[in-house]
Amino acid sequence: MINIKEDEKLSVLNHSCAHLLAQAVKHLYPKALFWVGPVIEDGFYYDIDLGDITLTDEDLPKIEKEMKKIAKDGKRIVREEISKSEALERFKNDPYKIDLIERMNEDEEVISCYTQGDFTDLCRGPHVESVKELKHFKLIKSSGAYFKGDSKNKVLQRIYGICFETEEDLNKYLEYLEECKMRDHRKIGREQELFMSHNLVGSGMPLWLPNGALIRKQLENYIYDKERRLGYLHVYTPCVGTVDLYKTSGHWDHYKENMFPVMKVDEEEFVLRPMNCPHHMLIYKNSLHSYRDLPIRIGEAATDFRYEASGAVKGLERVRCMCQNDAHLFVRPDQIGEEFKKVVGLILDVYKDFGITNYKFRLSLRDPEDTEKYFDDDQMWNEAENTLRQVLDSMDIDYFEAIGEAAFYGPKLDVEVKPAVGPEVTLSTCQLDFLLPRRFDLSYIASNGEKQVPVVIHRAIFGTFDRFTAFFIEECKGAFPTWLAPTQVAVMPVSAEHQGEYAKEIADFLSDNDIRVKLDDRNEKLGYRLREAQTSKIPYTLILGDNEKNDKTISYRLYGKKETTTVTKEEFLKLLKQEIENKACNKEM
Ligand code: TSB
Ligand code: ZN
Repeated sequence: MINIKEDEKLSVLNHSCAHLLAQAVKHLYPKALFWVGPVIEDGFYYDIDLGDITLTDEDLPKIEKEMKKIAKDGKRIVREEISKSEALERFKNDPYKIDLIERMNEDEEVISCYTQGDFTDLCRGPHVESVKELKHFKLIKSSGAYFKGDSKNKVLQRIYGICFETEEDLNKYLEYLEECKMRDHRKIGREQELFMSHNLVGSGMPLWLPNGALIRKQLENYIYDKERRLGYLHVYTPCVGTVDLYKTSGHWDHYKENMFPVMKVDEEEFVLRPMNCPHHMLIYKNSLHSYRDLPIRIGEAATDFRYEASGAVKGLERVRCMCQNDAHLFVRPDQIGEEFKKVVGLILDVYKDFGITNYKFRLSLRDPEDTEKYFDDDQMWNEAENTLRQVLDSMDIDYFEAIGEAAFYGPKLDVEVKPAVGPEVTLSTCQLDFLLPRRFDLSYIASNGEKQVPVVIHRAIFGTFDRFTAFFIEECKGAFPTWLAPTQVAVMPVSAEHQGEYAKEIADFLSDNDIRVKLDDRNEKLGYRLREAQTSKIPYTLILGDNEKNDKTISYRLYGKKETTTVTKEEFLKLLKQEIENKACNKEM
């Protein structure tokens, strides 16, 4: 999608449109006062003080209409440069503008105003020549925003809008917005009862409802099986640790701002864990290891808590309580390349299963200047970073490098996935770590009988089940492939009276064979029940009439299709089992 801020022409157009918005608001709400109205990636907004009035999205068409009227009137937009004292005098009744002017230094910057008809705003500019040029705009939404972004301050009304040069561009953007709305995992999550949140539990703390939990369980089983086949050993560990644990790992010094505050219990100080590495290190340390035992791969579907700013929290995508598909691989230095390669191979394998094709590998390196975040061992960093480069090159994988994005314990490979709509998300990660094994004093006995320190690879293939589920809901628009769908088959007699018993028999048969079935024998018209199954995006619907009952067959219809196919129940089960076994993904996505 276009970034308005980076397009000079569109940026000016949108900035002028923000002024047009303010002017229209002033006409409709004469007491309105204006704070700032910047251009953003997707358009502009203006923060407005409307006193006791709270705007809703329903008020936007009225404001838009006034904007159109002013634009049609076609006043010129005139720039004027004034001194600080003049500015203070001119805006003396406007505390917001006075706040801005007082922070300006007239020796360093020119103070300028822009006037269009009866409206003047303090502004750096530039602007278009006349409001006539503002033709193809739309107000998108209104919301509250704290003055200066501080929750102690008053809430202002923020109105978002966007302006384009042509009607066609505007329509294209509005279609895109519609598509975003349709795919939004929060909307689908509500409709399909996948997850919820509640202010009594807290923001960023999702509650997975039965349907969502079912999907998550499938994902957990799926990755667990793959990992087990690759020699991972799975564990369970508590989601708290003592402050000392995180002091030992270094998270206390380097990651504290992302952690929940300390809880004191008796004489111990606990934190909710933000990462699972320290727990897995202690499990490794619990027994002696020889060089022949390595690699040791410790995996866990592990719950973590991180402080995320309240404005950043979003559905399941960015949460404060998350479950990582985590593992820590304890390897000898000579095994790093091979083991790293296997992780990348697993990422590619999983992405193939889920039909994920649009992604980029980001090699996150340290910033050598940042000696506070990154431990000081040039040789170690260079070696680690080069190993990662070599592996990627040997696998013919394209990647880009990001300086300063490494974890405090080592360089990492992150995978940025481009969703069907919206910005990229980081799902998988694979991180090299020479530091934590030392801090935990880990060792193995080398072939010469000496104690050696292992290297640790931290990796999460899904990232978190939360973020992955959010991503996948949006990819498949809630039409889950059969193996993930909470309900796999809806069974419907044409009439409950005539084929009700037969329908129950078929539903029981499927259910006894581990298929997730919903029998819909309500006394509603077939058309109505069929539509409902479509809305719920159930992959298969069985329609059972007299023919099916007499012939001992079933007729099935696939989600999104009109045609029906008639087979025996055994044939249908076989087909279903095969599809589930193959973890086939819908190609509708
Ligand atoms: C891989 N110690 C490593 C682990 O061993 C670790 O914690 N890495 S991480 O910090 O990069 O987190 C792993 C993954 O969690 C990220 O790649 C990202 O996909 C996911 N993630 C991070 N923060 C959030 C969040 N707030 N909400 C949902 N998922 C998140
Ligand atoms: Zn880790």
